[in-house]
Amino acid sequence: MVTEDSLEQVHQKFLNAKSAQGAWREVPLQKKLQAVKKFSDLVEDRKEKLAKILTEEMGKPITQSRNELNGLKGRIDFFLENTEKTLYPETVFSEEKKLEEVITHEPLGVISNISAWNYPYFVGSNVFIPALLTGNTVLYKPSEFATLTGLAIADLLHEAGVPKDVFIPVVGAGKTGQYLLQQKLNGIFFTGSYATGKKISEMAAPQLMKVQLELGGKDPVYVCEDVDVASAAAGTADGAMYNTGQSCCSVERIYVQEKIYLKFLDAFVETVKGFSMGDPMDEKTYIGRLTRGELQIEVLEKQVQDALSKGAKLLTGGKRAQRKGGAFFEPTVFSDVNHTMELMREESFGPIIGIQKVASDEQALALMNDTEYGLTASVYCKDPERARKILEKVHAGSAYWNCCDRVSPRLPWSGRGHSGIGSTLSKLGILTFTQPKAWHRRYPT
Ligand code: TXE
Repeated sequence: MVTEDSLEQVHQKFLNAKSAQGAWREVPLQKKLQAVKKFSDLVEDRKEKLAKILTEEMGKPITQSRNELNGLKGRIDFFLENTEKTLYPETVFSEEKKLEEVITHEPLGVISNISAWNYPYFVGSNVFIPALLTGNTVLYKPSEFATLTGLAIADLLHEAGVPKDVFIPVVGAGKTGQYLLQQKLNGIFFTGSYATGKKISEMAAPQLMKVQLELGGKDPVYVCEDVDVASAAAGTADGAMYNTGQSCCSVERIYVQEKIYLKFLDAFVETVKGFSMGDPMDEKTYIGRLTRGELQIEVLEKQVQDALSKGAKLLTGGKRAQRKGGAFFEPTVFSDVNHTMELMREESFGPIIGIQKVASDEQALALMNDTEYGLTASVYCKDPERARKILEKVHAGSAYWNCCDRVSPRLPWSGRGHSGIGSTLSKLGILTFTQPKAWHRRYPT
């Protein structure tokens, strides 16, 4: 039984994190790196147990929980290999024995990470690993849909040698998140919905703290007429339905050149019909239960009704599925959709997709950009120049050619518009937890 933190408890945790920060900053980077490496090793050792906790808690199919835990090592290795060189002082001007100008990087101080449930290991570690390595103390609030996973992460970090007051878990839902924002934090790093991200920005504004938001998306894919249809359909169907469609960069809408539209629909539906749905603990399951349960069923049913009422054609699925142990939704594919439909405009975050026919690259680009969001966008075609011309005009933080639903620790993860502010991952995702200091060093004459 886990109890939510009260305002007083959150405040005490903040005071503890604040008084621990000075000493943590002074801990040599090599020791911090050792602790993070140990954490990574502990995750590896306990992988099976951690995968089960994650699957039981949020309904992610067990093979996908294992994938997430396997992928964590690559993320952490990036930070282990790149933090020291990224933080290295940079001399930008030097006149021998006269003047030197140098940039160094200092920690922000006490930061809070309000995290999401869909990839707790990935979206969490994107923040707390570089935050800790750069000398910040962290108040970490896992999502209320992934509390046990969050507490397991905290235990492992502590076991690995990160002091308890340096990484402090905070337990609760939205109200607890608001308690965190009432503290004198130096930064808030949030992953979640646009609606909550906006509220967090508003609450944080008077304190002038650093605000970084990694929000959702309505990520488009454009499939050109020269692709191998079966492989493009298989790749994009996986991009749309993996993690039961609950990824920040899930494919949420697809535009297909008219010449291959019908062929693509057939191949896509055939792939989707092959996805097995059911008990997330079953190794064969590809589509699990919806983590937010009835809340998400409501969103999906509304999008289905709206699409049907506006003339979309339902090719498969379209309703809740009767399965034991939670809320399930049949993998759903619509054709004949357009941008008057919520399905093509609002984040679905479930196993549902609309596929629209287009006549030209220009039309595809206009539709791809017809959104408030801007996380990722993808073009499937043979010619890299054609893809580049489209992708450089797309309002999105990540551009994919012949791939989708992909994150690399070496590249910045950032959104445009309602998809967020700031970057995690890459060098930028290390520096974001620091503030620069400008050194003007004049030698005595
Ligand atoms: O998100 P919330 P939820 C999207 C997706 C999903 C929808 C709702 O569309 O269906 O958001 O999911 C904390 N002050 N994404 O309810 O509400 C909350 O406790 C401070 C996309 O999970 O944004 C949790 O820890 N904190 C996204 C975190 O915010 C508050 C991943 C996220 O909750 C708060 C998740 C408040 N007022 C959902 N209210 C992605 N980028 O992948 C809530 N919280």
